[in-house]
Amino acid sequence: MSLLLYAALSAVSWHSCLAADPAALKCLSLQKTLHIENTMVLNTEYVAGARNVTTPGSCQSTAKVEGAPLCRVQFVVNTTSTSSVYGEAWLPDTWYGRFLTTGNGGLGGCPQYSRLNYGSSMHFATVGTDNGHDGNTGLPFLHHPEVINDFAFRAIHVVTVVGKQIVAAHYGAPAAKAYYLGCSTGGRQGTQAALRFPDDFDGIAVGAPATDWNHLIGSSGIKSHYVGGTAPAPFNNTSPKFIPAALWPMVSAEILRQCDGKDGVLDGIITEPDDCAFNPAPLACKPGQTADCLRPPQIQALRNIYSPLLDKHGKLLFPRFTPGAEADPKAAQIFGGPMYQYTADWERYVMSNVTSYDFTDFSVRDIARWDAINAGGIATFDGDLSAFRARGGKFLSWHGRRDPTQLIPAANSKRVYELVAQTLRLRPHAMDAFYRLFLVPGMAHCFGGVGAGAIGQDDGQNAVNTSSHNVLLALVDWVEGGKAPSTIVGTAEDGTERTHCRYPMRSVFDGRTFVCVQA
Ligand SMILES: *[C@@H]1O[C@H](CO)[C@@H](O)[C@H](O)[C@H]1NC(C)=O
Ligand SMILES: *[C@@H]1O[C@H](CO)[C@@H](O)[C@H](O)[C@H]1NC(C)=O
Ligand SMILES: *[C@@H]1O[C@H](CO)[C@@H](O)[C@H](O)[C@H]1NC(C)=O
Ligand SMILES: *[C@@H]1O[C@H](CO)[C@@H](O)[C@H](O)[C@H]1NC(C)=O
Ligand SMILES: *[C@@H]1O[C@H](CO)[C@@H](O)[C@H](O)[C@H]1NC(C)=O
Ligand SMILES: [Ca+2]
Repeated sequence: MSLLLYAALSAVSWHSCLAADPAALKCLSLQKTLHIENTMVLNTEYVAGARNVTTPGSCQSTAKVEGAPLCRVQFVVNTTSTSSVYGEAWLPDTWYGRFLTTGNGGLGGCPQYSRLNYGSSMHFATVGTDNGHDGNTGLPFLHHPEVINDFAFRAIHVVTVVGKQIVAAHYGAPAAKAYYLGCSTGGRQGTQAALRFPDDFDGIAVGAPATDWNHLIGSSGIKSHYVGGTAPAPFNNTSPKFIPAALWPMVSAEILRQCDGKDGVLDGIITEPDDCAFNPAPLACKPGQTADCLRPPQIQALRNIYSPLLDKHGKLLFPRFTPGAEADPKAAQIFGGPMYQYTADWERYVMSNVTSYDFTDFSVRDIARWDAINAGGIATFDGDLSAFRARGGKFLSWHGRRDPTQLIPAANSKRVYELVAQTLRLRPHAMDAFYRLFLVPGMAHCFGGVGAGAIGQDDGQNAVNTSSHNVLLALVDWVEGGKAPSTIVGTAEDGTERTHCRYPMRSVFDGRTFVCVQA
C-alpha cells in the first residue's frame, strides 16, 4: 500500500473529531505520543458511537464499528527495508484487560474487519493486519521474498508486539492476557504463532487452519486438474473430465443417498464424512442415456477427487475432498473450470517468479518441488508445540465437516492433531490439557453451511453469548479460569442447537439426540 494513501488518510481524520471528551482526546493524542520502533502511526480516530469507518487498501472501502466507543489506531510497521505491514488497533473504552490479534484469509492482504468488530464488541483491545500486502492475490509476492515472509510468519507477530505496546500506552497498563482468533489462512497464522512465537499468546483459537500449506494448495490445484483445469481464469474448460455446475447437485444427492443415514439421521448432514466411501458408479450414463448422467472420464474425475492424494511411494500427501462439501457454492472455486486461483498464484508468483505458467502437467512432482522451496517456512506442519505447551498456552481449534473452500478438509485438522500428539508423545487426555479440536458437522468453511455452525467464531456467529456456545469465551474461561471446554454447542440458522465433540470423541445419535462418545 502506498505511503501517499496513508498520508492523505491521516490528514483527513485527525481533524474530523473535535470532541472534548477525555477519552477522545486521549485517543487523538496517541498520534503524537506513541513512539514505537520501526512504526509510524498513520492516524488515530475516536469512534464515539456505532458507525462505519473508511478503510484503506483495495479490499473494501468501509467497515462497521459496533464496539464503540473506541479508539482506532492505524499504523504501519517496517519489517525490512523492502517490506512493511499495515495494522489497526481497535481499543474499546469498555475494556476487560484482554488483547486479541485477528488473522487473515486466503492470500491474505485484507485486514479482517469483521473480526476487529467482533473482538472489540467483546471488549478485547483488538488488532488486525493486511499481512504485509494489499488485496487477496499473490501478485505482490512476485520477486518479493520479504513480502512472502510477512505473509508466512512475520506479520501477525509484528502487529502483536506493536499492538501490545499501543494497548499499554492507551490504557496505561498492559493487557493481562493475550489471545488470537483466526480462520483458514488465519488458522494457519495462529498455528504458526504457537510454533514460532510461543510467548505471543496465552490462548489461540483457530478455525479450518490452512496448515500443511504446500500440500494443501498443491493438492487443490491437482483437484482442479482432475476436472481438466489447466490454466487460471479466464479459461474455457472443454475437457471431457469437466463436470458442469448443473450436474453437481446430482453428485451431492447421490452422496447423501449413500452416506447421510450412516449417522442414524436423514438430515442432509454427514456427521462423519471420513467414513463415507462414496461410489460414483450409479451416476454413470446407461446405454443410450445422454442427459443427467456422467461419462467415464467424469466418473474417473469423481473417483480421483474423493480419494486421498498420495506421493509416488504411496504416502499420504493430503486428504481427499470431503464428501458432501461439493454442495457448498464455494466448491466451484476448485471445480468450476479454471485452475484454482491460489494454486495458480502460488506457483506463478512465489514458486516460479513468473507471470504466466502452463499448468497442463501440474502433478505431485510439483508439490515435491514446493516442499523443497517451502517459501517463508509457510508449510506450518510441525507437531512441536512444546514451548507453547510449556508456557501454559491453550490451543482451541474447530473445523467444519462440510468445508470446501481452499479444499481444507476437516480430515487435515485430525492429521495435525495426530502430528502434535505423536511429536509430543501425548495421549488424548494429555492433549486435552492444552490442545482441543472440535469438529462441526455440516459447517462450511469457517462458518455457514448446514447445521449448527454459529459457535462465536466471528461477527454474526455469536447466537448464544456464553462460553458453552462461544469458542472465544470458552478459550478465555480455559486460560483465565482453568475451565477447559468439554464440548461446544453450536446454533443453526433456525435456532436449533447441536453439541459438537472434541476429537477423538465421536458424535453419535443415541435415538434422541447427538452425544459425544469415546472413539
Ligand atoms: C519505513 O521505511 C520507509 C521506506 O524505507 C521510510 O521512509 C520510513 O521512514 C520508515 N519508517 C520508520 C518508522 O522507520
Ligand atoms: C457499513 O459497512 C458494512 C460492512 O462493512 C456494509 O455492509 C454496510 O453497507 C455499511 N453501511 C453503510 C451505511 O455504509
Ligand atoms: C458477550 O459476552 C462478553 C463476555 O461476557 C461481553 O463482553 C459482551 O459484551 C457480550 N456481548 C453481547 C453482544 O452481549
Ligand atoms: C524469486 O525472486 C526473488 C527475487 O528476485 C528471489 O529472491 C527468490 O529466490 C526467487 N524465488 C524462487 C523460488 O526462485
Ligand atoms: C467455450 O468453448 C466452446 C467450444 O469452443 C464454445 O462453444 C463456447 O462458446 C465457449 N464458451 C465461452 C464462455 O467462451
Ligand atoms: Ca445425517
